[in-house]
Amino acid sequence: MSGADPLTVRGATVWPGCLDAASQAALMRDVQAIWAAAPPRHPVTRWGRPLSVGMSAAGALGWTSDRRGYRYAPAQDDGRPWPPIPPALLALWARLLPQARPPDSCLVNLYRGAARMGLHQDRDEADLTQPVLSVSLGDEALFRLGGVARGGRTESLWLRSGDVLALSGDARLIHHGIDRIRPGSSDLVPGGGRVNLTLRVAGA
Ligand code: MD3
Ligand code: FE
Repeated sequence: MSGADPLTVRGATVWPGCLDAASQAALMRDVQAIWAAAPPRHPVTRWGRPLSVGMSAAGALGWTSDRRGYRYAPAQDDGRPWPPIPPALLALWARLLPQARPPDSCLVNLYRGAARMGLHQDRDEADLTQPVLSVSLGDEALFRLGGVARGGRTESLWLRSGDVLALSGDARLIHHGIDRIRPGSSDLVPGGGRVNLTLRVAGA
């Protein structure tokens, strides 16, 4: 591990360059093992529209969406369990968030080309007092943060490969999204793009 001191944006804590190049490469191999067991797919929304982000998951619960809505599921669509959360990610969570319960869910998001994620809140988890930890790998992404209430001013920052972000306390319910990535800004992800790993305590 390496990197600069953490900075705070709208209550979110960002550790720029938290993971060095070797740790990023090792995590990327962990992601490929997750994809081998749970290939990325583009879940559809309630309205039947596929998300532009490719999604997979690890852990006891994986976030998913279909015409019934959003939820955490204990298995993939084909019934297979989600693969385990990589030990390096569990260790990172324990180091940065020692007070929190261990995570039971790791969402693996893949952004390629024009993939984006609109402003939203994360509130499908059972215990919203538990923090969320996000690790960025690969291409740079323009991340937007708003407030807890809908509407109002937002602030943007570029997230780069190896950056780590924690959302705790009041910041846990802020609106956030990814406006766009900078394709080709990194060659870490085979085939190109950006991977975001989001660790959460999803279950009760
Ligand atoms: C701020 N993912 O999967 S991670 C998501 O880069 C999601 O894939 C984005 O938002 C991504 O739900 C952003 C950073 C993040 C994660 C959870 C948050 C920011 C957050 C929860 C509350 C506030
Ligand atoms: Fe989110």
